[in-house]
Amino acid sequence: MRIERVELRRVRLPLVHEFRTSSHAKRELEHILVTLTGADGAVGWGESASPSGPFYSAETVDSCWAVARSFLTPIVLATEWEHPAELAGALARVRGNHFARAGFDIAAWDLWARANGVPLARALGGQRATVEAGVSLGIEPAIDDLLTQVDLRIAEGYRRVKLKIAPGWDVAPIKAIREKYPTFPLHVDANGAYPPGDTGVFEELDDLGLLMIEQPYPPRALLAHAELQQRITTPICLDESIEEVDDLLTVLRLDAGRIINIKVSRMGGLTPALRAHDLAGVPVWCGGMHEFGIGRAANVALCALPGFTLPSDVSGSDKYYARDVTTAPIVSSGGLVDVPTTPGLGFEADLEFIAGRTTDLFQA
Ligand code: OSB
Ligand code: MG
Repeated sequence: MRIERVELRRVRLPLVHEFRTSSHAKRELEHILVTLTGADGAVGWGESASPSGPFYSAETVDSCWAVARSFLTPIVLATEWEHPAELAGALARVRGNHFARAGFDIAAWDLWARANGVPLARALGGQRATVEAGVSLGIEPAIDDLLTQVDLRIAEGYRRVKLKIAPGWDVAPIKAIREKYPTFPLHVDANGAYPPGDTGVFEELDDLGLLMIEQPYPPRALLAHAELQQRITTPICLDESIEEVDDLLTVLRLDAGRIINIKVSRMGGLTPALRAHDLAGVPVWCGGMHEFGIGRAANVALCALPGFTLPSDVSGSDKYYARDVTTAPIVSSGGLVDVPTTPGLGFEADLEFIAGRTTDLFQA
């Protein structure tokens, strides 16, 4: 297969509810939609879901845009491939820049699955018909606001609730939620906001029956995570620490984490996410980056793989967007999201809506 045409679109969508983490607050998101057109005119869609600023990883929308135009597009146009993993291998000549690469890799998988007439989940090797959905809740102005959000999402049927924590917003809000919901599956995510070696908060949280504690320390602090895991029984889950499949192997060898958050965006696409799933050997779940419908559909497809045994951050589009970029939104019902059975991503891009939300277009 050869790609004859690449299009990149910067697309903005407002969030229905402000999302705050330890490092930033967001009301609107801008992601890059990637389309790859084959010789027969068939089109595959992908999404680079980088945050705007370099606070989650080093990437930004601007860095993705620059790397996609100057380095990834020329590689895609020059590479002859039979399977998406071959294109991903060529793109991996670019170091890092995983969010940028993910947009191209997803588009290649969509195109390839459509060409073969199979749903993306089946193309990846997944068999599940539905996947369990969890939600991620940001830091709220007050504990009552957080309780309102938790009540709403549990009433909607979500199977697990993840709560963002940061210094000053940790033990008290989590205890309040735990008192109201003594057994509901809860976990916390610190996005690396605590200094390595700072164990006190996590020792207190260790008594609250959490499913896991996600990314307590900064990404490269693997030894600090390993030392913390020795002191607490709640499994540590690593997110930002695992950019490469090799990071996963290091984490497991060090016992720096016992659960893995696999993110298509963070790892550079479905190809590395699939390898991470195959190699993990510990419980995994699929994390999200507030993806629009294209990236969200890729996440749903990945979750159909057998190793995704924990509920994932694959909430319905409506949790984030009043209107999504696909003609039909992704829906969570009773905490389950259906895995599409039509070829490719299983969702169609809403071209007219996307055109109205596009702030920049690149074609090659
Ligand atoms: O750490 O999982 C994270 C969003 C932006 C940056 C980092 C994270 C998140 C989320 C969102 O938690 C989860 C989702 O997409 O539903
Ligand atoms: Mg996280």
